[in-house]
Amino acid sequence: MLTPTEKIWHNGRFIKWEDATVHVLSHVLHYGSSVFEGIRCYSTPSGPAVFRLREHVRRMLDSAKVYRMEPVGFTAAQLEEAVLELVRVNRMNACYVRPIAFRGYGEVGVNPLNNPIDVYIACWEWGKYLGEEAMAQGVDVCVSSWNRLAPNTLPALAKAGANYMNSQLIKMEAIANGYAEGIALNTAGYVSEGSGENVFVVRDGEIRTPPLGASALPGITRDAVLTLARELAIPVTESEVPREMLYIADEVFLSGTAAEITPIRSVDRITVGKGRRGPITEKLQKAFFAIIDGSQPDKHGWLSPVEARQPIAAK
Ligand code: PPE
Repeated sequence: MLTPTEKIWHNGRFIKWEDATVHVLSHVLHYGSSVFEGIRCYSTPSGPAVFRLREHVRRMLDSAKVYRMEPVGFTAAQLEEAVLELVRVNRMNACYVRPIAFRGYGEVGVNPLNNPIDVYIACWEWGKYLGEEAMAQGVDVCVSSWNRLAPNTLPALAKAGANYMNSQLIKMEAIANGYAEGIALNTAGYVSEGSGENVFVVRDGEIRTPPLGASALPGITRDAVLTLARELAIPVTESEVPREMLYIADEVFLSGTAAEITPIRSVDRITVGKGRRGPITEKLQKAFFAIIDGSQPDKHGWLSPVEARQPIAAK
């Protein structure tokens, strides 16, 4: 269950958690008209820091643009500052941050253009997405009977609320059949992504992940994994992943803000590799966790410190 924090940011000011409610006739409730983000703030030795804030805010504004939600009313710089301020006012250490922009209360009817755009940012504590044990042991997943969004139906590069009806079908089917997660194919039949994560396969020391044209979200963790892999001199390609490559891979893993880097130990009850976290997955996890826990220098500038920088005292 969600543990409330004190404040939620709404259109430029902080309101109480319990006051962050919407009218039942808000456009978003009926037609799924929202774009949102999921961001993690990590606890580091120098204080809490938000992971890849700039990239998340940029993706949210990109999503808004696709859905003609411009202007959302706030600049990227304002939204970035709002996220940091929110974590600060709630005195959070490690937390998950959820900015959302949606078509609010005004008119009912498919045409969204006459409804105001509301922007909220909330944060709360969120542990490991697929379970604490999953990070070391790996999870059991299935290939979903549901396809991911067709490219000319719902645009996959936008992180829109409506996309998650498809994600829910994938997730519920997986759970109903005893799996932790479902991986969906795109409408061309190639691997796309999980209900809330990107997918990677490793074979003979090479990493492969579906390209963005495979109806997958341009994951920010995906990008971090690609960057870290290149630094570790592990060959990576973004290219089509046929379903059966999941079965014969040496390693398969998921990436996402919530899931971080989660190994997969079986797909459709077929054991992947040795049936536990593989060495390349572990290497990438280590490199990733070393950055977010602050034990390695943040050389990519991925962490935004939450604490207001102390002004340098005049002598
Ligand atoms: N694909 C989908 C469909 C997706 O929802 C996510 C994030 C990703 C890939 C990975 O993207 P990124 O977080 O930028 O690396 N899913 C978010 C929502 C999870 C939820 O249950 O809500 C997340 O991980 O925050």
